[in-house]
Amino acid sequence: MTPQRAIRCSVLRGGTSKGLYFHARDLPSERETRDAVLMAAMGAPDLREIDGMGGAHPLTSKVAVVQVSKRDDADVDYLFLQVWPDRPEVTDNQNCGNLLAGVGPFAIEEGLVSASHGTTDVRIWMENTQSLAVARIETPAGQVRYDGLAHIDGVPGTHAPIPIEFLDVAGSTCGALLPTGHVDDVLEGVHVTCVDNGMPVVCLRASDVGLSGYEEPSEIESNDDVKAQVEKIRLAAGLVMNLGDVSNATVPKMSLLAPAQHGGTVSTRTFIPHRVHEAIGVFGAVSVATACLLPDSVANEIAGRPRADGEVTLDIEHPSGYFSVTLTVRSDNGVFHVERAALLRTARLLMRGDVFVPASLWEDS
Ligand code: NQM
Repeated sequence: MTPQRAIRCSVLRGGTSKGLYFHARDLPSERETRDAVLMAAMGAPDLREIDGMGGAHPLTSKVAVVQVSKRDDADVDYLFLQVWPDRPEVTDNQNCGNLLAGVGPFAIEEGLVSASHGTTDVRIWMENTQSLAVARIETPAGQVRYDGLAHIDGVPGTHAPIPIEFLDVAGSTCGALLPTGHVDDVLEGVHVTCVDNGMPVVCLRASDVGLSGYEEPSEIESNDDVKAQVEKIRLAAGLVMNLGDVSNATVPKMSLLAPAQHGGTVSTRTFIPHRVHEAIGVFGAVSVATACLLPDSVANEIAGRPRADGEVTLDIEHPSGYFSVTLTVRSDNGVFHVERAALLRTARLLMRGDVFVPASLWEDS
């Protein structure tokens, strides 16, 4: 008989993603063993993730590892890990603002943060990008409240609002808000804007790759020519965005832009980086919104050059609705700074218990 090992775990929907949330102390400290355990927990690699908890899509094959922070300015540390459904790999090379939405509720439910009566601000150190977020969780009577009236596109129904703020995420992966030093570069013959305001993103006109930009994600995913052209631009972008060879990396994301169709700022179809998002990632939306404000960028032109000073709210349209991002921006002698980004997510605890993996993967030393 092959015994199984039980590992304490919660499942939460965070924003428009879903994942397994663990205490750091409940996972192996050695990286290779940890990754093997997480792949087994998810049932990866396997396109259906049939032998595990994964949802057979990158957006539902995600992990949050949480622990009490040693930092004075944070309550908890959050490490995001992407478990690939299609290859034996677990990567920490990007952050995830959607799973981030579940970190506050998880931390309170698990006793890592004590709740106030009313609302509780959870200060979260995001290990992947070495930056800070503050999430406000509704905690009437000192308990996490999940029901409420907030709706986010991409999730049915309404839930308790979780406003999240970021103070300084510019350049957190690539070293600069504009990693190439320009607002407009030509890569593989296509004008692009490479930006990193929490997520490395390459913005380009959908029409430059032969699309309207309003196609369904499945239609774009079945267009091999477009996928090949976008991937070529992405590989070239990696080299000039200080990311190196990105053939096996989840970044940069590729956001194909078109004029807004529903009164928003701009319309997006975003490769993350090989599947096309049914919505858009949190930091993906923050980065696209930022690009829309950068004078003379590809995004700025398509968005109709929105006002770029003080507090500005931009509605980023995506395949299942729109994502509102509020940016506080300041321009010093022509140099553009984003001082703060704010947005709304919701989250819900779905399950708490033990996930089982073959014990042979993790022998205690
Ligand atoms: O950009 C998808 C998601 C994400 C990541 C992705 C995310 C973000 O929708 O912050 O949330 O782009 O990989 O969860």
